[in-house]
Amino acid sequence: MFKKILIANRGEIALRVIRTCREMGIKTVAVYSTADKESLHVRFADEAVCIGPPASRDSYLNIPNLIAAAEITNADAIHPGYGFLSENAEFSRICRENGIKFIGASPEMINGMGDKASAKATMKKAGVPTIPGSEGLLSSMQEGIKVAAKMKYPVILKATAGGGGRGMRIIRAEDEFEKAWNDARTEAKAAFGNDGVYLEKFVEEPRHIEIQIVGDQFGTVCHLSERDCSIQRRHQKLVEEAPSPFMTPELREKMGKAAVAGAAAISYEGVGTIEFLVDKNRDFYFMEMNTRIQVEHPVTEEVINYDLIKEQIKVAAGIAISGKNYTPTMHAMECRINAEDPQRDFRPSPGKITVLHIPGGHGVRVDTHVYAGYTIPSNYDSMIAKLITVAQTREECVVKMKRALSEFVVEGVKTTIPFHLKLMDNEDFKAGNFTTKFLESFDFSTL
Ligand code: MV4
Repeated sequence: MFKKILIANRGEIALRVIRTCREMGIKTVAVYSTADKESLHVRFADEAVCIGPPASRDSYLNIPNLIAAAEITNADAIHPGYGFLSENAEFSRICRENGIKFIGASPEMINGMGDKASAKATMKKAGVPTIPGSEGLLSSMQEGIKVAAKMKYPVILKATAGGGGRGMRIIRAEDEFEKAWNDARTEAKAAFGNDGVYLEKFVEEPRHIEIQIVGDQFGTVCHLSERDCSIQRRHQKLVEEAPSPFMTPELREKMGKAAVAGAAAISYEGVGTIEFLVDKNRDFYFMEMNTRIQVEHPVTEEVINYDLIKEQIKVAAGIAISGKNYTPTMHAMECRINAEDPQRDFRPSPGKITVLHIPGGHGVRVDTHVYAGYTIPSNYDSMIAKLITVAQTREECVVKMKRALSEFVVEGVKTTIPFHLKLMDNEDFKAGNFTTKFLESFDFSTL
């Protein structure tokens, strides 16, 4: 087992990893930018190293400084958390070259899954259902128009280097093709330095359901059931839950099998997520694979009583997994509490938290790095807490969430709490009746 893990991240996920390390008897090294000097991850770790100024590119994304911090503290592994360098193939490779275990995917795996067109081809070959579309990248606009005419509109153009919806355009008729083609490629080139695009049939009003998987170094892969992440706004998830209210035992069996087959085909090692679009007929299609621990991992942990960070560290250290698939016995939901003003287009609201009360009680978990008097820096993402509730049924889970949200007091900055409170009263939401379009028609003006 590792003796010392450096956490190349900040905020709640850095604390989350430190907590499991402490339980496992593993020493921890925090790294921090000068903006995070007063952060809890710095205080809770066994050691802390300053890695640079506030800007992410100079600190949490600064590979030489991170490697130097690992060298001077004698860390034998690096946990990258999510975001930052968690899916950076170069960082994974440099860790390997320096004899430091990267607790995440190999550079080959990151590159293979990071290119969406090649990830899709790999999954298709493994027997995972994929959305009908072009065979890989389009070589010209004329080819795209031909493919679209054959599969009929609406279609969607996607950047192969894409993510977060960037470089993506829905096309409803042939006369929109040229503009969409130019816009998608320009956006993709600017964002990723890669203007490769491919085409798919557009799935109307899908649900976003993802399967958590884990694979070990011996080729065993199992799934830990699903999370429903359909409640998103502009590709930012706001609420996630497990199980999906749309799930059936038959669908879970099929999606779990497909996810395991896909991950096994690439000999996936570590924890990962296979994202699917699920249409109204419960047909499901591979969308993307994430090769990191995700923000929303706690809902899975709560419904199957399983420490995903512990498992991630164990498989990285070469310990075999049981190989058993999991079916949830509980219901869990996560509300992302962001320092943003939901009535002003979710505009970031950094600043000092003057008053803070964190909810608690039965079935309530709060993963956070903030405290009363803490100043939220403007340099990083605005998530300040994840409020997770767990209960025997979805109805009880929502009731508990309302209760916990109503106890949550954050003064000094605007937060997404009022939005979540209104959502928990929404009849369609309460009925589990929603798709990825749900928040497009949500009224954020009265919260
Ligand atoms: C789609 C789609 C409909 N049809 N692909 C959004 C981000 C990227 N990962 C893929 N996305 C989508 N791909 C086809 N063929 C709809 C979306 C989509 C979406 C997916 C999941 C969650 C929220 C979404 C919001 C808008 C569009």
